[in-house]
Amino acid sequence: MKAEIMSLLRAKQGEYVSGEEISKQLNVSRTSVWKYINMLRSEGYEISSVTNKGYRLVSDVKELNEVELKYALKECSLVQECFFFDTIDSTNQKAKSIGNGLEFQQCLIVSNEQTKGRGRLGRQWDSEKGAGIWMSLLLKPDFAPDLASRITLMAAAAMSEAIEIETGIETAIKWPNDIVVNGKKVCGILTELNAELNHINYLVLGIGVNVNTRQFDAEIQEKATSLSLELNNQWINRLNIIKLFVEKFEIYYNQFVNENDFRPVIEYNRRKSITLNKDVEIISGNTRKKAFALDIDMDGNLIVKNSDGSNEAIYYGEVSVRGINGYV
Ligand code: BT5
Repeated sequence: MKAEIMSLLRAKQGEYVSGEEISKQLNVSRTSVWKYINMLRSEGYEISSVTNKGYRLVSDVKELNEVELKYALKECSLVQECFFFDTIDSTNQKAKSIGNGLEFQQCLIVSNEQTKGRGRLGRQWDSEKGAGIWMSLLLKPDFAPDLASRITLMAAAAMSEAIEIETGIETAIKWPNDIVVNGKKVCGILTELNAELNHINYLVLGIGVNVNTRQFDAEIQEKATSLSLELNNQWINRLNIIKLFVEKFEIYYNQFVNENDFRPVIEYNRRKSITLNKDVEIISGNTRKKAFALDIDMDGNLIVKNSDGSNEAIYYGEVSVRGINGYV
């Protein structure tokens, strides 16, 4: 309701809109309108009220909060609902609990902070309050489960583009799930699946981006960076990046689902890849082997040349791929 009230106030561009008009248009009582207006004020919007005239938006908030998120994505058909939390254990966890319900809509879950953010294979993901984008997209894709890893590559391309448009920073993609700036990780992606043999019940696409982080924990400071750190501590708007990401992702998703066209995603990943044409180490469970990264094939697999000269397709989810001399 707050988002709808903001839409009405914004549409008036600084003019008054009466309480009665708001209550009629949104089908709520005038007392409720007054309550919602007060909630919006407590979130930082300056809204003046004058008897007999109504309410007027004096100054706007453009940073990430529930109202802004809903407003920014109101035209998006992929995301039918948005949830915003100030703190949560993990947005992926929340998405899964929604997906486990009987009926659910495709939705985006964003939190200002995660207390138990997770990476792949149960690793920890540091998610400091207010410093990053910690979000999960809950999807019901109508394709076979073995194609699910493509979502990770779509997300990497869409987020890389979103970051570049918003900040001008040049990004690279470390196959399959990291976005890297100047050799350090700025974004990680965790795709999780709940499926039968040939049917996806739901898919959770989790994305973490270090946006305004100033300092990292000692264990990761050598290999992690934030967009702000890369721009001399300039403050960066998280909401704009989320909006750009969703727009780009939706295009890639629809191209694939409706036209079976995955080529644009692969081409983008190839162009931005920091993995290709490098000696890499492939880590699978306790085994490690050295290989040379040749290509990303049309299914999104990494094609490597093994030391015995044979070529092999590495499928997402089986392995970690590291540069021989460190993280990239
Ligand atoms: C990933 O795993 O990169 C996937 C991260 C996904 C996080 C998002 S946030 C929203 C959603 N909800 C969740 O609970 N998760 C998703 P992986 O490739 O396994 O990398 C994890 C490793 O990255 C850790 O072991 C650390 O070494 C490092 N790391 C942890 N936090 C980091 C951070 N904030 N920035 C850069 N590196 C980090």
